[in-house]
Amino acid sequence: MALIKRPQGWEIPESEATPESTYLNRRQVLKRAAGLAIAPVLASTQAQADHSGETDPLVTGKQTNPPAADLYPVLRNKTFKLDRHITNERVAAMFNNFYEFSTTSKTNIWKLVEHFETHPWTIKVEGLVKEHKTYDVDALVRQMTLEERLYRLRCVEAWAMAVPWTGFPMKAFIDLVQPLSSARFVKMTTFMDPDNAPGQKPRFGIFPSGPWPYVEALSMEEATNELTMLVTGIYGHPLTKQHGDPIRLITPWKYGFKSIKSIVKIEFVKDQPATFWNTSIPHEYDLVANVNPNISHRRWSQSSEWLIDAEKERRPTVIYNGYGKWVAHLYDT
Ligand SMILES: Nc1nc2c(c(=O)[nH]1)N[C@H]1C(S)=C(S)[C@@H](COP(=O)(O)O)O[C@H]1N2
Ligand SMILES: [Mo]
Repeated sequence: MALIKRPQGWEIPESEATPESTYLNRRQVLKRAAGLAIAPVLASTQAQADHSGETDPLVTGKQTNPPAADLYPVLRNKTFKLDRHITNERVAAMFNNFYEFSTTSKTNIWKLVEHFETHPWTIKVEGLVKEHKTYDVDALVRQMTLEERLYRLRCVEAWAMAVPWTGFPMKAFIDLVQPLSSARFVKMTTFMDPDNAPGQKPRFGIFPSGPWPYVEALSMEEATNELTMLVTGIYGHPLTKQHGDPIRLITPWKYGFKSIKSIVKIEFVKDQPATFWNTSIPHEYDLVANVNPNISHRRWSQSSEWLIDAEKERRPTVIYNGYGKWVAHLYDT
């Protein structure tokens, strides 16, 4: 027994995240998306009619009762411009990181989420805050002013996309719940449900004793920055499950792993929280995780990135993912 080498948790994501296997995943997704990409302007209603629930990622990912669905689409905030095309919606819907559902594949998350129930959904607000309270997401979405923003998203694995998100600034939520002045960090937590999210099962998980549930954190300055959004929609409709339905974070100047999906708890705390990736592999994933071409990942360069729906469009990585105007002052020493 003692002689059998048990694979360490991080060996699986390593093999998946190397440039070689990322390339394989990219080939797979492009192959699958090829048929759809031929007619990029196909109206989404027609596309849905052309696909059964099993083969259409927008159908498998659709929530049964999306909160405030009648509000979508909402007005776009034109402040935020892209330097590239908007990613093909189905390619984005078929290429996801969502370790709760699979720790080995990005290209089948859209199938694995099909029977996951995301309604009703509540968010607990706790810690250093005026009142500990549970918010129902349906009511919350109606209470906040929704806007659409086009943002780039850059994963630490060097792939990138550009997506129209709908949601509200996290600052608006923070103003609503009123943290105490002693709060220095916002800690966010994803659901824990190993029966329905097989990636969380110790047997299958990459983290045998795992730090589940997924946790992320921002400083109060980062959380109240104009760019930071709580997102409830994508591509002009309610969020789909593979993208973190019914509510997720988006911090476009940071690597994608900071943008925690399917949030169930938001806590205001004094000390720096332990987070999922920073706890699992601290020498590779730091807490701040700002996009930076000059700081290589331990296993690959971060100097360029590839677009998930246009593999030839490899681009140089831009510091803060191009959002320095909004956030550089937070980090200048
Ligand atoms: N709860 C949770 N949130 C998560 C992840 C995850 O595995 N679990 N993956 C992160 C990573 S690594 C990335 S790149 C983005 C991907 O978002 P997308 O699938 O909507 O493109 O979600 C982030 N949020
Ligand atoms: Mo990522």
